Amino acid sequence: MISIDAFSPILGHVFSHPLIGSYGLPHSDSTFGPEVQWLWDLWFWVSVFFTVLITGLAVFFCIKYRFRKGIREVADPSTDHNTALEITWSVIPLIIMMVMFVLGFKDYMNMQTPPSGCYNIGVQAWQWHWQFTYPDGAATNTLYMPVNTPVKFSMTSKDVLHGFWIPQFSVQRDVVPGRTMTVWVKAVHTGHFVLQCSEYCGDGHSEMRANVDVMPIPAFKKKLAQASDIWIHDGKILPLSVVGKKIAALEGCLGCHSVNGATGTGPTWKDLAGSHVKLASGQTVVADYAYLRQAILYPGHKMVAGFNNVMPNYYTTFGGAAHKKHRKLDAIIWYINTLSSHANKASRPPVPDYPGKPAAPRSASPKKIAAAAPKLPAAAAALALVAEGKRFYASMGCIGCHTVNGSPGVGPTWKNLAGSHVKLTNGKTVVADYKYLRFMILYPGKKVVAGFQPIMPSYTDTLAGAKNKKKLDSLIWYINSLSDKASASAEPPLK
Ligand code: HEC
Ligand code: HEC
Ligand SMILES: [Cu+2]
Repeated sequence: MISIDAFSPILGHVFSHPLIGSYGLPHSDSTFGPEVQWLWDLWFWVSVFFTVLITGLAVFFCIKYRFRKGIREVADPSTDHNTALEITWSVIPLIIMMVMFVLGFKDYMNMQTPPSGCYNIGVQAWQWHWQFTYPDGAATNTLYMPVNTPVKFSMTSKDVLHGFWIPQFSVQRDVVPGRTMTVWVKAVHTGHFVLQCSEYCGDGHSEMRANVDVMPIPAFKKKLAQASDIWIHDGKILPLSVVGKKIAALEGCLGCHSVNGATGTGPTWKDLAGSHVKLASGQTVVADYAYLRQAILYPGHKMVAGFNNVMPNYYTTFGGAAHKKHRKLDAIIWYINTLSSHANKASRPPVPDYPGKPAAPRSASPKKIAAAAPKLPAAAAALALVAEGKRFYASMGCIGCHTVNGSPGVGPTWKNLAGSHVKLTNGKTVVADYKYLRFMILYPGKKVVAGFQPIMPSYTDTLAGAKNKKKLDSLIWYINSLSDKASASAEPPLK
């Protein structure tokens, strides 16, 4: 029996002939090139063959059996059935389809299944931006790849469906929110290529491109070493505002926020810090440090008048307890301050722009940093509560029944719970605001979420009463931090 693998190089060779080869496909610079190309060509010529055959026959019969005076003016009664003919024209296409299926499926599985020893790159897609992360922690907007090395991509989307597509590598895979999609590719030439989102994902879809740089391995390693430390350049600690500018590019903020006064999908950052901002609620607030922090950590909480609630959630980038993340947030707020002529003491982060002393921010002990930290503004206090709530979530055992990533559990997931609409077993739909969340935690079984059993244990002795309020609130802060729908009414009040 002739295997497909023995077969494809022969056909590949035939189809690579310049008179026949690859209509409409770009030249391919990955190892998938040949297999994709000869398949494409095979189906192209199968289609040409049948198009010519069928239209040719149709035209031929039109002429041959056209109406002529005196010759068979009345049509013969048509035969209603010809078994041999019908079997033939069913079985032949079936065989062709099966061949198409087997060959296509084989290549599909090949792209789906990374060989062992792949280099791993994480891909995050969101409106309208790509970010790549490498095993050593570096993150970039340009996709850097080592040449002649199989690279496995683990891809997630923060919002809607996107598509990871590098036409010149003959590779495409959808990036589906809520799932980790994988694909791999081995580039065979160094050079510059383009990655493009292949799923229509909103206003900025056509801008959702990234450069792809395939490099020799030593150059690749050097590039990563540079990219992995955003805080330092040539051995010197960078001012936070400079780091902030890098982060703004890296995180895609600049796709929606201009720095020159132009209105984009989001408000411009020019002259924002320290200015008066009109909110959709009709209030006017001052864009001080606490406001800017909150605008970044909890987009949609306080909507700026005239804009839509489309800013992605950056909580995982800037929020949480990690010191480095706080530092990143401060860096970006420093950058926003440098863009404003209204910037003042209240709008600047409480840490100096120039670190001054050579102690690298990463090497200082967390205790020292905490001791040196100025009084936390409101948003930072909320952050501390979120971190506390996360600890209670584990230590009190909520973790056993409630997932935080959207996957099903014994109880409803906490992902996107705060601020959402919840259907109860009594047929009512309620909004998961602060009052509701409190009630559900303090009185399990009184109201029951549709589709679940009333088996949640009672936590009255550990969570009820004034002395436990902070504990309960921190859990609710944590639930809030997990939701894209969270709004002020879902948050515990901060006094
Ligand atoms: C998809 C577009 C988009 C992206 C990406 C985006 N934002 Fe926004 N941003 C908005 C919109 C729209 C608003 C106004 C509505 C609101 O307040 O949520 C906004 C509001 C803000 C505000 C308040 C502005 C004001 O005038 O009061 C700040 C600060 C901010 N964003 C910072 C950031 C930072 C930092 C990043 C990147 C880490 C970022 N944004 C990424 C769309 C975006
Ligand atoms: C033994 C499993 C179990 C444990 C442990 C548990 N829960 Fe639940 N929880 C459930 C179930 C089942 C539901 C849905 C049925 C209901 O509403 O009573 C639920 C519902 C909820 C809801 C409402 C969810 C919604 O979608 O509206 C909240 C909030 C909640 N739990 C918080 C907590 C907190 C906080 C803890 C830890 C202190 C906790 N749960 C521990 C099983 C559990
Ligand atoms: Cu997209």
